[in-house]
Amino acid sequence: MTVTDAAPGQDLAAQFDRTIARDQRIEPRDWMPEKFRATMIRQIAQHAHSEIIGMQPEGNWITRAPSLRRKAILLAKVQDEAGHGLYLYSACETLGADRADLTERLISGRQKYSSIFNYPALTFADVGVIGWLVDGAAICNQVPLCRCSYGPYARAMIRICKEESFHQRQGYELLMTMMSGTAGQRAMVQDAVDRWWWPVLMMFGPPDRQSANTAQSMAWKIKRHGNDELRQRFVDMTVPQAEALGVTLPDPALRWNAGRGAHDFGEVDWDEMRQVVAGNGPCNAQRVARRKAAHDGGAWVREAAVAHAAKQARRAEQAEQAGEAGEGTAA
Ligand code: BYC
Repeated sequence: MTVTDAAPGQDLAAQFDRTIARDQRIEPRDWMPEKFRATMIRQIAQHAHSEIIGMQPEGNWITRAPSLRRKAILLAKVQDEAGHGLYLYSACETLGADRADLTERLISGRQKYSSIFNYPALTFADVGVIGWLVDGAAICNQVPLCRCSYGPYARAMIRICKEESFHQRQGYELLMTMMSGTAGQRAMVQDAVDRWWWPVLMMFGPPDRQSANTAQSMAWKIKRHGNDELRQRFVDMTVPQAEALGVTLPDPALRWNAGRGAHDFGEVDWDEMRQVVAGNGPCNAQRVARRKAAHDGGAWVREAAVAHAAKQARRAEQAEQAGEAGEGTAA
C-alpha cells in the first residue's frame, strides 16, 4: 500500500501504523516517520559495512588456501559478501542515503559494523569456523529479517539468506574434513572454536535489558525477535552440531535445562564487546585502514565511471537531437 496515494488531509501517521499492524510492507515512496527512516538507515548501513569489512578476515586466506577446490569455494564466498554489501547499500539508498557518505561514515568511525570482524583469522581452521559459527549466527539473525517491515531490506535478505546457507555449509564441511584428519588438524579446529565462540555470541547485540533500539524496532516490526531470544536459538541449534563435529564449546556453564527446554549458558563478557565496538578490538584499526586504502585506491575508477556515464549521456542526447532533426527534414 502506498501512502503517498492517500487523499489530501488523510492522517499519514495513522496509515503508517495501520500498514505495520497489518503486517504489510513500507515501501520507499511511502510516508514514514523520520525516526523509522533513521533506524532503517542505521541498521542497513551497519549491516552493509559488516558484509564489506567481513570480506577481510577470510579474504586474507584466498592466496593461502590449501587446494584449488578450497580456493574456488572461498573466492566465491568472499565475492558473495561483496554482493551482499552492494544490495544493502542499494536498499539504504532507497531511504535517501548517499553511498559515498555511508562509506565516509564507515571510514571515519561514525557508523558501526559488526564486532565479530575485529578478530583475526589465524589459521585455515578459522575459515571453517567463520563459515560454521559466524554465518550460522548470521542466518539465525537474518532469517527473521526476511519479514522485516521495510520492503527493500526484507527482499534483499531473502537472497542473502540463501547464500549464507551455502556459506554455513561450506564451513561445516571444511571442519568435518579437518576433524577426520590428523591430531594436529583437530587441535587447530578446537583452537579456532575456542577463540570464536564468545565473539560470535556478541553478534546478536547486547542483552535486551541494555539494548537501546530493540523495543522500538520490534514495535515497528523491523526486528521480529529480541537479541536474547536469537542468541538462545543459536546456542540450541549449535550444540548438537558441535557434538556431531567432535568439538567442545568453551563454556563450562553450558548444559541442557529440561525445565526450560533450552540450554543454559554462561555470561558473555560484555565489557569486551563494548571495547571492541568502541574501536579497541584486536583488528579494528587494521580493518578500517585497509578499507580506507581500498577506497582511496579506487578513486580513479569512480572518476572514470562518472566521466564515462557523462559521455554516454551526452552521446544519447546528441543522437536524440539528430533524430529529431532528421524527422523534421523527412516531414
Ligand atoms: N557489533 O540496541 P541494539 C554477517 C550496536 S554480517 C557492533 O541491540 P539493534 C557476515 C548497535 O548498532 C553481520 N555493534 O541495536 C558478513 C547499537 O548501536 P547504535 C551483521 C553492535 O540495531 C560477512 C548498540 O550496539 N549483521 O553476518 O537493535 C561474512 C545497541 O544495540 C553489535 C547485521 O548487521 C555488534 N555485534 O540490534 C560473514 C544484521 N550489536 O547503532 C557474515 C542486522 C549491537 O544505536 N542487524 N551493536 O549506535 C541487526 O539485526 C541488529 O542491528 C543487531 C543489533 C541485532 C546487530
